[in-house]
Amino acid sequence: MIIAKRGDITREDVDVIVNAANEGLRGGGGVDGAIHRAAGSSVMEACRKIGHCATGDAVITPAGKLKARRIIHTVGPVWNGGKSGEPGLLRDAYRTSFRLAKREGLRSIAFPAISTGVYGYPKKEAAMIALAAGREFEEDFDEIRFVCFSVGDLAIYKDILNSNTGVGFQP
Ligand code: AR6
Repeated sequence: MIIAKRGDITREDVDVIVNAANEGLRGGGGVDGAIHRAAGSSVMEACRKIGHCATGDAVITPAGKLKARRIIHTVGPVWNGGKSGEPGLLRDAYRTSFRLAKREGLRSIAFPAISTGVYGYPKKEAAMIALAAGREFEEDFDEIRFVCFSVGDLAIYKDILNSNTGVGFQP
């Protein structure tokens, strides 16, 4: 089942939440900052030990004080006009996160809108990639949740989910 909802991802009661991290796994602003604040210092310590995550790749840590059991940290691309492979890299960030969760036996997963904050990816194009990846892995999970921080962001996801077209990935 795929659902889109408004909310704060740090509060989601799923097996694993996904963080929109940076390659240095150093923490930062946005959803990354919120997750580390809520999870506590043990998660930052785990990230420090891992040390690096390439754009499009994903790593996994415990979830500290969160309700979720684990955190997958993935790195989406910085938007640079769209001609630098951004769509493929964003798709990779979702796909590698799904594959890692599946390998770890995690059955429910929540994603923020990766790359659409500080990294500047256009929201609708990003949501289409997120939902297309969700469709690819739908059978592997009990629930895939896309957690939008604003009502406007949620409307974008709902529009795509409610139309029969639009979830195809356009490279
Ligand atoms: N729950 C759900 N979504 C949230 C939350 C939250 N608590 N807080 C923000 N968002 P961003 P990026 C949404 O900037 O663009 C960090 O500094 C936000 O509204 O967090 O991938 C990292 O360390 C937006 O829609 O991530 C990296 O350096 C979405 O999350 C860099 O930012 C993603 O915005 C990553 O940039």
